[in-house]
Amino acid sequence: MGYTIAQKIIKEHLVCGELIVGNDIGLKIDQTLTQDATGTMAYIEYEAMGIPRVKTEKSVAYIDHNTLQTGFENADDHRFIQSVCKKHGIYFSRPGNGICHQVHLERFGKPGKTLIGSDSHTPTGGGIGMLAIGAGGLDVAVAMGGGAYYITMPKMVRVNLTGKLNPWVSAKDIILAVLRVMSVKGGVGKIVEYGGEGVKTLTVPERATITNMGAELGATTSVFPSDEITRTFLKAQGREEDYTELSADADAVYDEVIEINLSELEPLAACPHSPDNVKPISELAGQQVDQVCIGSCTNSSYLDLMRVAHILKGKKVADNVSLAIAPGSKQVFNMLALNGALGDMIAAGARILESACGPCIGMGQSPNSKGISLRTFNRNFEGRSGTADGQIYLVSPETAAVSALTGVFTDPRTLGAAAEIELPEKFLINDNMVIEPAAVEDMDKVEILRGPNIKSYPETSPLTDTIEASCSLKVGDNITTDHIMPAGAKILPLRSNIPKISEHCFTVCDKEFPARAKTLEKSIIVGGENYGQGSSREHAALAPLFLGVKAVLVKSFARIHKSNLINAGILPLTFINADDYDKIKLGDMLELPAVKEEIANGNTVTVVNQTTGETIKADCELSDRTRAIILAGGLLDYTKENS
Ligand code: MIC
Ligand code: SF4
Repeated sequence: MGYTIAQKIIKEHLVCGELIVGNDIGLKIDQTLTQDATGTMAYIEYEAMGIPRVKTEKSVAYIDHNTLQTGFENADDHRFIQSVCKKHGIYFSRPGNGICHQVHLERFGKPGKTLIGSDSHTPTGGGIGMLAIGAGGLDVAVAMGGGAYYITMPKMVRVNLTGKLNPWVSAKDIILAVLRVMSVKGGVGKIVEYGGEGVKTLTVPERATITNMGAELGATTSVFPSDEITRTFLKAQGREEDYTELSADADAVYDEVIEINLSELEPLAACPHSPDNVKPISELAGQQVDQVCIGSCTNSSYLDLMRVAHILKGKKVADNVSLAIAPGSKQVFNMLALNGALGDMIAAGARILESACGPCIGMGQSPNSKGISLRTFNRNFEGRSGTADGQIYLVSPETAAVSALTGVFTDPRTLGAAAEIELPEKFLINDNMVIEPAAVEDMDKVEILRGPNIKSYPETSPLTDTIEASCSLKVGDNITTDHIMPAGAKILPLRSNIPKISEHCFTVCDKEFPARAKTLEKSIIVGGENYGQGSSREHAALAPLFLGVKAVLVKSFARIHKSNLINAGILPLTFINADDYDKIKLGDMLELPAVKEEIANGNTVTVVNQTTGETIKADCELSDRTRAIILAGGLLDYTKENS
């Protein structure tokens, strides 16, 4: 039996476990990336492990999220990260150099390598044939220290691409079509691999748009083959030597196959408030638009923005639309500036933003009240834009640019012939905003610069024999990490200050939650399906930890969030009988009378609702390793105990 692309990379990097679906497997990690919003905490954790120099082939720290400096906090965090990088052997990509996933694809990603990143869109690297996985900051810290990264061996899904995209239909429409089929939880426990004749029609940046937004499927990661198109991209980036060929064996076996005929696709949009709420643009055509934002790690490549510039050239943005454009990297920005495309955008009336996440994470450009905003981004969760009643639609750069000109949802196919825009033979290469680490002999001279906003990791303790705690919050299905730990310009600067950021925990759902949880001292959260979908932010576990949350009892979990809870020593419990969800109400006193013994010996935990007198059973699906982590009180304590 042959292997899939992902299985080949896993086999090459396996340090423990077997390639059997559901097995806990440990992977050797070649590269890591962090961004600043999760990075400060990841480096505090790395420091706590006491390993002087990173042990990976390449670790890069990017500053791209918290770039709005409205107080000392973000700038202090940037300086902290820069100094840690210098000392411990990490490359530092300065603010302004671009969005981590875009820059990593351009300058560092290598086919066949493993990459983990403290950001859920790390699978962007799958566009260049890497096994690239989003993880919690602590997992990334452990990998930097040379430790393995553990996942549950996923199922394999093949998306078979046939045909060729019609003019004005783009890579974004492909991934929206996949989301329409699989939904935001359809990828949980799976790796999505792309194959078929259609793959040869897609450039690396287009493939990366697709693997990037594979995160919205809940998938462990997504991956494309590495072929002549990959080689051409790497050559244009001046690093052809990084190329290796990689494809699935002809007799590789997949658990699921999805067919997408590219020739049949049309421009699509994900409507509020979920990336899988997909409709054809033709159905929305004519509705008024207030704002258009072009950029983010999904759609800010040279190719995307050249297409946008071409549409805008010689035209004017509609009076009712505010158009913002953020090029994904300094490389893209600089090339647009030199070839005149930037001038076309400015002339048309675009507001040009720095190369960073910006509006995607609510760092500016929040739309007007009830504003309709068309964005080329990957997430449209309620409130994420910074405007609680903002209506965010996720679209391709082509649809976004055309609609910015007309002022209404417009199918770009109405524009007539599309321009053929190709990748350049040579990208502009200038890595002067990537600072190299100090030489080993000089590392002791580097001083770590710690601003007053930087507080330590919250206190943890080993699992107790019993837990008695009341239900401090009851929520429904598809709770995102943006609900649990909102982002945005006001809250993001507190990422390195867990006590302060906890005051915002779950306030989108219930303003009283932080104060209530603190008063209770110990509590349990109850939720529905796909709890914790979205980002990799471990703050969605660390803030509850700080507020005394001992367990989260839900119908099902999203992958990264579940492992962040385990890493923080919070019990991830699922209802064995989903109807038991109705047997717990806010304020009920819950008792887990034999939790430690039950966890030590198996996966079933007894939960007694003292308020109603009912007893239910919950599942705590753990491997031997994660069981030991939970018993120790979290990954940091476990790592210290075992090193
Ligand atoms: C996001 O897109 O939600 C983020 C902001 O990039 C997060 C990381 C974070 O919360 O810092 C992610 O995707 O993991
Ligand atoms: Fe940044 Fe948005 Fe990409 Fe997250 S999804 S890394 S916030 S651009």
